[in-house]
Amino acid sequence: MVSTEKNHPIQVGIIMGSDSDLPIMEAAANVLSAFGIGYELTVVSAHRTPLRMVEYAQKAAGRGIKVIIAGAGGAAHLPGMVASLTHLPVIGVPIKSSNSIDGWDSVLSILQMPNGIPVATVALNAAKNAGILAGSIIGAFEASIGEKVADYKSQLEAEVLTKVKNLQSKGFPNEFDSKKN
Ligand code: RP5
Repeated sequence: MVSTEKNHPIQVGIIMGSDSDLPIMEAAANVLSAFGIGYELTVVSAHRTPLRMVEYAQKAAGRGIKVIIAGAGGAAHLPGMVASLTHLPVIGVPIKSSNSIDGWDSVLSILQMPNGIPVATVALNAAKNAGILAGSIIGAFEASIGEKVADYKSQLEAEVLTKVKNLQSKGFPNEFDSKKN
């Protein structure tokens, strides 16, 4: 297992069904790095390494992990099975992998959990949002992380307001904003 945040304790476990999921799941790791949250990242397959999955999920809380981000494609049972084995919050990332029908297989496998075992499912391939959500969860208890998530959202707001101004400067009518000025 690898942690790229050597100065921060590992609080998020990023796991995925295969290394072929890495190009998508890296976005979660990048967000966590930006927030200064320590993470580890590895492959855990529900179907090909079921005993590793059980061990990972059962030991995660005791190892100091606070949130698990689990990505998988196709018959994507990893997030749900991990959620059944730990009390930690599990964020599921449905991945449109090469053997996926059209992505709906991954989405529904992760989303349609039975009562009692929730998985916080993000959009298809939305590993970045999974990282942000993990930051929000940890930020609810750690003010410095919460501030970083808030700053990130303020930055998004500023970007959109710049786009509003750009459209106004191109002459598109915008009574809503014009009346404010
Ligand atoms: C799933 O099967 C993995 O999460 C991956 O999305 C997909 C394909 O895996 P590989 O055949 O590339 O190992 O379990």
